[in-house]
Amino acid sequence: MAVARAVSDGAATLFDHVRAAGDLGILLTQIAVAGKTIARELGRAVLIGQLGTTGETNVQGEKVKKLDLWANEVLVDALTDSGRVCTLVSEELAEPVHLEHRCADGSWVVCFDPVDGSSNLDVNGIVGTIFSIRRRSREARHAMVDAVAPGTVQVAAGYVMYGPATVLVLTLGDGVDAFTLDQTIGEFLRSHARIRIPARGRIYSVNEGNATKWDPAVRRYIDYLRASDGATDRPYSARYVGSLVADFHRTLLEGGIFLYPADTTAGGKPSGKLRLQYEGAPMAFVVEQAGGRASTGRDRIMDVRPSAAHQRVPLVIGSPEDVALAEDFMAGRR
Ligand code: P6P
Repeated sequence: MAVARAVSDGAATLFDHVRAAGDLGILLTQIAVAGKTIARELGRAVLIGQLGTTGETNVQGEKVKKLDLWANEVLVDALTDSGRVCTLVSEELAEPVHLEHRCADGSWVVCFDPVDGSSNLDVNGIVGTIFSIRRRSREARHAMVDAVAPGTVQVAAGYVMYGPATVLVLTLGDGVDAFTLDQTIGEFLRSHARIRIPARGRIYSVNEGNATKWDPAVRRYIDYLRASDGATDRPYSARYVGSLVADFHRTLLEGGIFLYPADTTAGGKPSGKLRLQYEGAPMAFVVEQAGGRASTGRDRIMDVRPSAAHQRVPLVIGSPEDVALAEDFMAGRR
C-alpha cells in the first residue's frame, strides 16, 4: 500500500527514472541496493564494533577503516552480480579488477570510492559512495585502457550521500536528479528534479589549514573572497566538512565553490589529494550537467586523461561564475 501511495503521489522512484536505460538501469539499481545496504550498516556500526581501522594502509597511503573494506566488498559483489560490468576501479583496490568473462558487448566500466570521507566515520560525520560509469571501449586492449579513460567518456555518474537522509544524486548525461531514500518502503524517491547550481554562490569550501602549501595565486583568491565589499557581495562564508560528498552536495544546491588545490611544497602532493577517476571526474560530470564548472584551476576536469587509475588532480568545482573567477586568479589575470 505504502509503495502504491508513494508512487501514485507522483513521486517517481529511482527505478522509474532508470528503467528505460536498459543494461545501465540494471547497474544503477545494483548501486542503489548497495547504497541502502551501506546506509543500514553505517547507522549501526558503532553498536556492532564496525568503526575504527583494520591496521592496514591502502594504495593511497591512508589508514583503512573497517567500513572501507566492508563497503568495498558490498559494491564489488553488487557490480559483479549485475553481470554487466567488465572492469572495476576502486579506491580500495590497488589494481583494476578485469572480469574478462563479462566483457561482452555493452559491458560497463565502473570507477568508485566505496566510502569517501571515511575519516569522518568515527565521529558520526557525513560520508558518501561516489561512482563513475563508462562504456567499455571496443578497442580496449586490456583493463588499463578503460581504467584511465578521461571523464568525457562517462555515461552516468553520481553519489550516495549518507547524512540525516540517504540521498542518491545521479546524472545520465541529461541533467541531474536527486532521490531520497524513504526508509518506510525502502525506495529512493525523486526529491530534487533537474537540479541547477546557482550561477554564483556566497560560500567557499577549502581546507585552510593547507594555506601555506598553496600556490600564492590560490591564497590571493581566498583572501579576495574573505575581504569585505558590499558591491561584490563579499565576504563569502566558509564551510568545510572534510568529506567531498558533503561539501560538494552543499555547493551543488546552494552555489559557491569547493577547492582542493595542489600542494606546491617540496615533498607535497603537486596534484592535490583528490583522485580523478572516482572523485574529480564523477563530480565534474554532475556539476556540468547542473550548469556548473569543474577544473584543475587551469584545465577542464572532464578532459584530463590520467596516466594511472589512482591519479590525483587539483579540483576547483562549483558555480560557473565562482570557478571562472578562481581560474582568473590562478592564471594571473587578477
Ligand atoms: P583533508 C576524504 O579523505 C577526501 O578524500 C575527500 O572526501 C575530502 O574532500 C578530502 O579528502 C578531505 O581532505 O586533507 O581536507 O582532510
